[in-house]
Order: sequence, then structure tokens, then C-alpha cells
Amino acid sequence: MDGHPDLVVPSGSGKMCVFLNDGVNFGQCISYPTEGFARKVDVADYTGDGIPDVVVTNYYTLTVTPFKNDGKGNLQPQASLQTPSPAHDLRIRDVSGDGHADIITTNLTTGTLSVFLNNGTGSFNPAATYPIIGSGANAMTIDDVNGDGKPDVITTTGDSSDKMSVFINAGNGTFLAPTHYSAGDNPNGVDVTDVNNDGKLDAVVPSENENTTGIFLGLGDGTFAPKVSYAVGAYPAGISAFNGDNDGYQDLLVVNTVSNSISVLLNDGAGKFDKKLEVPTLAAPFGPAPLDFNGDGHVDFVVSNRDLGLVTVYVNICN
Ligand SMILES: [Ca+2]
Ligand SMILES: [Ca+2]
Ligand SMILES: [Ca+2]
Ligand SMILES: [Ca+2]
Repeated sequence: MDGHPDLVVPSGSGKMCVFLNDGVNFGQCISYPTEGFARKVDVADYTGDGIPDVVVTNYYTLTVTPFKNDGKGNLQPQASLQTPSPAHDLRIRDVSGDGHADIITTNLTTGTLSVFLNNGTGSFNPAATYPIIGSGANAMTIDDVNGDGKPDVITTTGDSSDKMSVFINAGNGTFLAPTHYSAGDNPNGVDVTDVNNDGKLDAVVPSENENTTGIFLGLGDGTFAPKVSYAVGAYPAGISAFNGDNDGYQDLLVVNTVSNSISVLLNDGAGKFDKKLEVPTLAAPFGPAPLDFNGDGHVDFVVSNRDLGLVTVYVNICN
């Protein structure tokens, strides 16, 4: 809690790492044991004391484990929660509107979404589970896409379903049946932002087998126009919107896991992305996570290099 964003990284077999940021550099990995293969983490205050906590997914044990922050920088594991199949993506977010952050997962092989509501004391009820489509549920993001103040869930499903799916929040932490959109061959990754500055949230989804990123313009009522696609590098497996050049328009970071590069798609201000930078990375990048880690007002970003066991920080030198 020193104002410098720290990093929490799942480290595969049996641990996650916390890297503390002194505003200039990150320290060494502070390691916490996890149940089996740690795949995904999210950081948010679910206990309600204002101090960020951590939740990690354990891929092979079909569990997620909440870690409570004791306020002294130590994370204390709490009882694990069961997912119907390996959790692929995870968010900590208050979807029920009671002020207590809930846990939401996408579950790969069952093609489902699980919502663990916070019971108000920082522990969680068993999941309500919703079918998505097919059997390859992967990425997720949460934002209010129909403007009613309730956060909605957007997922991608690869396998043979190849859909972006939108779950509108019905209130009280329950969701309507999803609406599906064709999202290219093996979509894996989704973010929501307003790319054309019309005040309506749009969705961006990379397609791993087409080496493209699709832009779905939002109509403001929770529905989306069919996608317009732009070429990126090989096997794009992650995306994040960010304002890279501080011009007020949302640019896109796409991590290309086979070409070992990041495509930076630059927004022309009208939601078109005909200009692109290709940034080489170390092997097999995953992520990305944007954050201003050195506090200079320019968004930096972090990717993990799975096969190397590394996390790489890219510092934005834009001025
Ligand atoms: Ca807390
Ligand atoms: Ca809640
Ligand atoms: Ca909503
Ligand atoms: Ca828009």
C-alpha cells in the first residue's frame, strides 16, 4: 500500500509470486504455495477493509483459492472453492451490487461461467453456474455494456464454438442467458473499451488461428455490431486496451504467442486501427497487463513468458 502497483503472478506448478514495486524496480519473487498448477490471479479487496486481496485459480484441482491480505503484506489462504472444470479466467468484482466483491470464473471444458457471491463477511457461497456455449470457455472481462450500472460479463469460447458471449446482469448477481457473436477461429481474449468515442462500450477480441483482432462496436444496449478485423502477429492469445500514446483514444495491446511479439494497434480516433507497431518479446508471451508501474502518467505493460518462467515489464517512453 505504498502507491506503487505491485505484481502478483501465478507461476504454474504449485506457487504464485508477489513482486513488490519500489516505484523504480520490482523486488524478488515472494512465493506463496498454491494447490497444484496456479493459472490465473486477480487482485481486489473482497474482505472490505480497503486492502487488496488475491484470488488464484488452481487448474488441475478444479479449485480457486482466496488469499486474504492481513494488511502487513502477508497473504493468508482461505478455504478453496470448487469449479465444475478447470477455471481458465477469473475476476474479483461486485456483480451483485451489495458492495462486497464476488468471484467469477470461466470454466474451460464444461464451457461454463461460475459466480461465487460474497456472503458479506469475505467468504463465498457455492457457485451459481451458467452454461456459455461448447466446451472451450477461456477469457473473460466484466463491464457494464448496456449502461444500467450493473456489471455484465463478456466471455470468449474457442474450441469449435468460436464465440464472444455477452451475459447481461439481471441484478442481485444473476445473469440472463448469453447472446453469442461469431468471433473468428479460436478467439482467446477479450477487453471492453470505447474505441470510437461515442460513449458506448465496444469489445475487442483476438482470434488465435486467424492472426487477427476483431473490433465489435457496441450499440449501447448490450448488443454489438459484427466484428471488423485487423491483422496482428501469429497466435494472438491476449489483449488489453490502453491509452498508449496519451491522445485520449484507446489503443490495443495484443500478445502474439507464436511470433513472440506484441502488436500495438493505434486508434485513429474513430475506432479504426490501420496503424500498428510490432514489438518483439522474449519467447511465448502471455498477458498483457497494463499498469503505470513507475507513476509517470504513461501506461506501461507487463507480459509473462511462460516457458522461460519470466515476467517482462515494458516501460512506455512516450512523451
Ligand atoms: Ca482486504
Ligand atoms: Ca457482491
Ligand atoms: Ca449492465
Ligand atoms: Ca463505442
